[in-house]
Amino acid sequence: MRTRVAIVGAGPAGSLLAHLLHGAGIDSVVLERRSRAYVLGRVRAGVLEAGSVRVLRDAGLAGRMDAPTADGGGDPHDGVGLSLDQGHLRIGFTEAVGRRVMLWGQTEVQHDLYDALDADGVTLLDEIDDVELHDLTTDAPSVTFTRDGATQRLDCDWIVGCDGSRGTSRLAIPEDLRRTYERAYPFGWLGILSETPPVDDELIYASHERGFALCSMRHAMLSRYYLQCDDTDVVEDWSDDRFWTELSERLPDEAAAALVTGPSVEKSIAPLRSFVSEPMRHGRLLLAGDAAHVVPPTGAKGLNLAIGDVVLVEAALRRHYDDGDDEALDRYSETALRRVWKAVRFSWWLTTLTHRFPDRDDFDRRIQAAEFHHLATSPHARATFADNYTGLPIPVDQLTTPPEHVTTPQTPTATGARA
Ligand code: RFL
Ligand code: PHB
Repeated sequence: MRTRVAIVGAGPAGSLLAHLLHGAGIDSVVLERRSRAYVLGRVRAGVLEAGSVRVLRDAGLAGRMDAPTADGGGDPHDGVGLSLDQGHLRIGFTEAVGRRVMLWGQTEVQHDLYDALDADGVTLLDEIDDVELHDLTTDAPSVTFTRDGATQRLDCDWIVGCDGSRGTSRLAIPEDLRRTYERAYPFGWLGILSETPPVDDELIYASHERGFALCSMRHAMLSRYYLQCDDTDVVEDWSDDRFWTELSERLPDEAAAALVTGPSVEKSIAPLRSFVSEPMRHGRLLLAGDAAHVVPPTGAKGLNLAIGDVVLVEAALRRHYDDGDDEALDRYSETALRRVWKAVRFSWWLTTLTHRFPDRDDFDRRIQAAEFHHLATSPHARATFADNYTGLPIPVDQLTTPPEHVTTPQTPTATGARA
């Protein structure tokens, strides 16, 4: 089998890339370990940045998202609430930075992407295993994998690793050329979906002595709530009753009074960590999305970073095939990483501001309170929050014109553990 671009992983990064490449007349084959039903059933992200919304619209993927909210379409949000114990503040987006976000679940994005790939006629081979990448530093790389017990080989020009945080693509970069940066947080997020009306029209990020809580939603009768939990907790530790009682404790009184409870229809625990693997290109291998970086969900950045990477990869490959120019491919890793690190910083900062850290003391709580008060009283602080939350630009222009007056820090050699 032969294709121009072999894509490993059919999550949002891999399937969006295949669709964008199809639009550019570049053929690809997507290799996915899981079944279609499994990929379509995963419940994950909920918030799309303004730039991600634009990408989906430009790619013809926004039909259902742009349907009226009352008919099940996406829900544009113009701000979020933050609370610290009983103090509550709202950060408005449009007034601060002139853009907003869209509440539209990753499950829906994935659904639209699989439909689009079907319509495009892109080959997506699912339930494959044992992916191995070969000859990455030659002009003739290939991927081998097993499907239905038989080994197959896919010859290609380029391989894009979109196989998520547990994928193996990044490990194909030799250890002495790869560097990882990691911060594990000493807690997880317990998430539930419940068929109840959301507690508020907007998201609430609540910081409380007992731990963090987040109130989100999918639509008028489907709420998504999260609680900071111990990193050793398992789902069985958390009955629905325990969940609702704990959530009420952590919300400001007014929100707790408005909370409508009901049986959970999904419950899961995710660990929290920040992780970046550099570089994002090695020879004919490019990495995109969670395959190269993971952020704690606090900033709602993971899916959006995956979309940003893929836009850069598609632009760079288009230049290669249309103009025979590889400058953009050569700049891909540094261009993507500059944006990635800003999202890593924001996600780390918001996690630090809103969570309870077991090893921290009253000093840290005072710092959180000062940060919160600064947001409450400074339009500049709120604008910075809104700028990051609604999404920094996807720097396609920087693939060919590096930004002036910006020096990229050299990768330090003495810090950062090797993977
Ligand atoms: P994915 O979605 O993990 O897809 C990777 C795909 O690769 C497949 N795969 C392989 N295929 C072939 N061979 C192998 N060896 C393979 N290994 C893996 C997998 O089966 C899978 O189909 O990565 P991708 O495409 O980079 O997309 C990243 C996003 O899914 C992720 O960043 C977000 O879900 C993170 N995230 C959020 N992001 C946001 O932007 N906004 C949010 O509000 C938000 N909330 C969240 C989140 C993630 C969460 N969890 C579960 C960690 C909330 C939660 C609770
Ligand atoms: C969600 O709705 O799943 C969600 C929203 C905001 C976040 C994380 C997750 O920061």
